[in-house]
Amino acid sequence: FFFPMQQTLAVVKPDAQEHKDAIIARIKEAGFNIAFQKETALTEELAQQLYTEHEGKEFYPQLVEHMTSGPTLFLVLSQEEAVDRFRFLMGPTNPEQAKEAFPDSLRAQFASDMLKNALHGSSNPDHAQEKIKAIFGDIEFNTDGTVKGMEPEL
Ligand code: DGI
Repeated sequence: FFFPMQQTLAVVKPDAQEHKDAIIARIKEAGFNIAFQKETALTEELAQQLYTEHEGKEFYPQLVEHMTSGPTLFLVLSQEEAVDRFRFLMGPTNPEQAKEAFPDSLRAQFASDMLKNALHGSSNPDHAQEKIKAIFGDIEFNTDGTVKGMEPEL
């Protein structure tokens, strides 16, 4: 079998900025191609859009506040099954659980608590496409996962 190339959105949250390089190294080691990257401080509007699924929940205001508290690194990752593979690499939302059950996961290594949990990764391919568009605008991908019209990074 062969799986088509898929994209996911990975976000290094403000609490994990000091671990950016280590996180990028782990992502590359895991076989992802970083198709596109951008560092920016999220506006409240974009933070709300990123987490619109959680609107109305008790922790939503804190989540939006945290996501707008400093710079954030956005990565478009390409690989076969990128969405699920990145979620596996990230590990569970709760760092305690990550440390216990998935000690090699990024959150086991870099997350501080439930809110400052270092990373976000899209939960399904539709969300991935929608959020990539919100952050990066309209970009098209080649079948090998690189971005159309851009030279691949060596
Ligand atoms: O996709 P994940 O980030 O693993 O998890 P999610 O989509 O369920 O939740 C998105 C973010 O919202 C998560 O990274 C941290 C925050 N969050 C989720 N559940 C809780 C929470 N924050 C607090 N304080 N308490 C929660 O129960």
